[in-house]
Amino acid sequence: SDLHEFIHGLPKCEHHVHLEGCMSPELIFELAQRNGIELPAATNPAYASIASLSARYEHFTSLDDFLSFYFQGMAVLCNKADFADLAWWYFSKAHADGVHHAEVFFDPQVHEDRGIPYETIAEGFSEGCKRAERELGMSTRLILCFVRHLPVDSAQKVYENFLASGHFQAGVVHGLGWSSTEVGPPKDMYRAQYADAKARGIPLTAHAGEEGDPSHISVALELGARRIDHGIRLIEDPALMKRVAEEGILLTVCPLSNVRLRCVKKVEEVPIRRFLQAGVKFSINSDDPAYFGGYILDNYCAVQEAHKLSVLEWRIIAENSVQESWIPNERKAELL
Ligand code: ES4
Ligand code: ZN
Repeated sequence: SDLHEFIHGLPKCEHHVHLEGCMSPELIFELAQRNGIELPAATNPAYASIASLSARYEHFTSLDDFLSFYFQGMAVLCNKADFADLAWWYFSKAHADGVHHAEVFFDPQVHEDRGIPYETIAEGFSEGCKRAERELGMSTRLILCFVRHLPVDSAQKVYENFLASGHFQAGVVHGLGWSSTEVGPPKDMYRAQYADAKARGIPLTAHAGEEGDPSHISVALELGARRIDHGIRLIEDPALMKRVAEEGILLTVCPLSNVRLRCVKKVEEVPIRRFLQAGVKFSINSDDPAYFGGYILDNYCAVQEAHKLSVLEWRIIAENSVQESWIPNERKAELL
């Protein structure tokens, strides 16, 4: 329809995509071979072939079920060039979808756990970012994510490597987030790291209210997050929702992810209209596009199919995603 043309042409900003979530089954098999890494086909038959792995991605039962594949998939990344190529692949695809600015997550703890140095990871991904800025005219931001399924000590170690690298001052890494298993580990497990980062003026975000109840969102805000990744369960706490709207906190919503991980049955259940009505700012994002069946434009189109938004509503969404991007006003003016 005409509106799909219009949606394709909207200047998009992506705020919620994990670079490791851009590893397609094809790339996993290719890098496993190139880097001499054995995929666990003996214990998990899904790894028998590209086709069986792709088919398995259509039947995730929960966030943790997905995460086991996500962490296995990223274990084939070894060299700086692997990280740089993966980031470049994502930016090329996003650019084709009409993304002008992208803020992308990466999970150094998981790679460090298997012996890859922090510098290889961050500098490899950063190389991909710089290439997208040079060759595609995009603006990019790298956000380092702590992962909640590993001990807080390992996050502290990565945090110290990050501080020692000078990457924040150099603009290589722009902010911090947390992700992975939501329900189970202490809600405030990064209290110390977030307090320290906040004092240094490092922008903070956090995955919360995806599988977990709204108290995960309020704890994230208490610890200094100024953005919430997912946050769809915010609608269960009207008082908190009012506060999020008043404070202009952005939710980075990922509709196809929510369906694949069974947080909702269908995109119709993602509370897009409730957020619009309550004046809650949100952006629409792809999360782990290689695992969830679509990049950002697929997510925009799925929202349109399910919610039939007006041109005016789409303009509000696009404008909020520019305004709440972590970029200077001059760059916002270029994007609007
Ligand atoms: C994630 Cl969908 C999702 N939720 C939490 N953590 C994640 N890491 C990568 N994708
Ligand atoms: Zn995510």
